[in-house]
Amino acid sequence: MEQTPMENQVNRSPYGRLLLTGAAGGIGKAIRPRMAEFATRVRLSDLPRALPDDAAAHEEIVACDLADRQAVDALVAGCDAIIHLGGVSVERPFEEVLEANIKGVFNLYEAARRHGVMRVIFASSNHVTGFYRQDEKIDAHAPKRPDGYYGLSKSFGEDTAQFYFDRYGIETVSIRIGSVFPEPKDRRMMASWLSYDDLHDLLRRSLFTPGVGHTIVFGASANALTWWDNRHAAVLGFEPRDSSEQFRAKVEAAPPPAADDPVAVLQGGVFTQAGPFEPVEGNGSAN
Ligand code: NAI
Ligand code: 15L
Repeated sequence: MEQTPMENQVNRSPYGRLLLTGAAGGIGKAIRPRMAEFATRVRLSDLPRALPDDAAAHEEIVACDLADRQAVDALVAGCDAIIHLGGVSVERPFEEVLEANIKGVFNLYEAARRHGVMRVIFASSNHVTGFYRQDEKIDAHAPKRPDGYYGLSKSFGEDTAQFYFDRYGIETVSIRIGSVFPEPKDRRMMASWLSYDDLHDLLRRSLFTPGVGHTIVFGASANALTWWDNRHAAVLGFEPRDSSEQFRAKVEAAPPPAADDPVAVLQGGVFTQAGPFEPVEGNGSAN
């Protein structure tokens, strides 16, 4: 098949060893079988309780709590690139987000610096900009408007990626993922849905496109309605092919939310209303 000029810029030679954190999560499980295309060896990691024990010949399975700096250092040693999916993936009390996402992303970049890993794909989130309205269209230069502690942690992750590029030259693509599920679950996800095939294409471009510096890209399929403009991620040449339209009838069979419900008004949907989480007396944490 003939390649477009942008395709030609993608260096297709696979990495030696690719680290996939969060490998036991929803996205991790779905993309695991596709990782062999990206690297000769794939190191899968997650919390011990979540990890699979069925490594294929090209896989290694390493349990690691991202909040443990020494463990993350050992996890990253010997890797050539990282897809960082691991962490708390919904709105939770700050203490939980702090450990897994904020300390976790710091530990990961420190280890990348120490071990010379020069390419990271960071699973950021649309919740970095969740307080924009659904009738607004934004690009990656729009000021961040995180919609909770989770969104704040992803915002910190993006800033960490920028710092490690400016200071140490480690390149990152921060993918502000919309909603990656087999199909959109509600009307909001008609705009935010990203198919597994489009995610796979975006990961390939993020891993192999030269000169990305720190690029922020919104991860959504070619849905009829979009809130996001990827003009500042043109270097990736990402052109999604799937669309949520095929699921419209099914999604719209459910009754619509009230017109003033945040799920119908704000890009972040229910995340904009989660919390607050009250402190538990005596131990300084929250529930
Ligand atoms: P998930 O919650 O299914 O998977 C996250 C994985 O991280 C879990 O297997 C969990 O055990 C692991 N994890 C949590 N704390 C950890 C720690 N302290 N140390 C090591 N591992 C830890 O989430 P999902 O849906 O697979 O998402 C993957 C990534 O993509 C997450 O970072 C999430 O924030 C991000 N994302 C996902 C979206 C989606 O639509 N699924 C949308 C936007 C962002
Ligand atoms: C996210 O960041 C979450 O990880 C995921 O569970 C979804 O809720 C998604 O955003 C979304 O906004 O639909």
